[in-house]
Amino acid sequence: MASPAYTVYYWQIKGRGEMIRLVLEAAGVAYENKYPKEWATEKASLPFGQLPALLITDPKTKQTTTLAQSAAIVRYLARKYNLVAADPLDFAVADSIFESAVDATNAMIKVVWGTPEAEKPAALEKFNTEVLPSFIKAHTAFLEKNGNKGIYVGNKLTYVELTIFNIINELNTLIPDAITAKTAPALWKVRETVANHDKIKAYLASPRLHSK
Ligand SMILES: N[C@@H](CCC(=O)N[C@@H](CS)C(=O)NCC(=O)O)C(=O)O
Repeated sequence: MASPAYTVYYWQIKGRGEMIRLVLEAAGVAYENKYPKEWATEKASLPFGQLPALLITDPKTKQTTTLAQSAAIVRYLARKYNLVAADPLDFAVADSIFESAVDATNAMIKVVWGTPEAEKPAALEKFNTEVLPSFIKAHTAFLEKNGNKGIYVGNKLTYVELTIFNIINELNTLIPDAITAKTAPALWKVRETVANHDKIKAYLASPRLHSK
């Protein structure tokens, strides 16, 4: 059966679109990118007036479904392309870890995009001393419990590690050396595991990767 045609609809940045691209890349599934041109008009056409969205075109009927909400998109693709744990409880535990990464992403976005310039240093300091340490502590506990192998649950790389890879990169952009082999070795191992995945390695070296 032919695969649907996928279009990742988001701005020309990594942002919330990147975890979707990473899942598609790890699955070895082709996709295109679409960037908004006239946002006010395009916003009105989206299910929740926001991006990212995944446009899924059925190869037979040519009908396109617009799927919104980045976490729902990631879970849909991960389930479809077997980048999830097989056992339902393993899936749920891994998904709780994923949701904590979504929380940290939202906190980061709030600091960068949702804070007046004058208040940014204080917001960043709060993120650095409160959100970041508790993120590292919780994630390290899960990783150590699983034998510190760069994988959260069992032995299989899933959408969770792909998402964490992305958030580590974003955290390090926001706060230099937030997560390194020294400051958070268990998390760093996740980053290394994903960076060494054959398909992700190829993606990172490809022109498909967005520069920021
Ligand atoms: N919960 C949504 C949040 C989406 C969201 O906040 N999108 C922002 C960009 S990252 C957006 O579309 N902003 C433009 C707007 O709201 O007009 C998701 O995870 O997809």
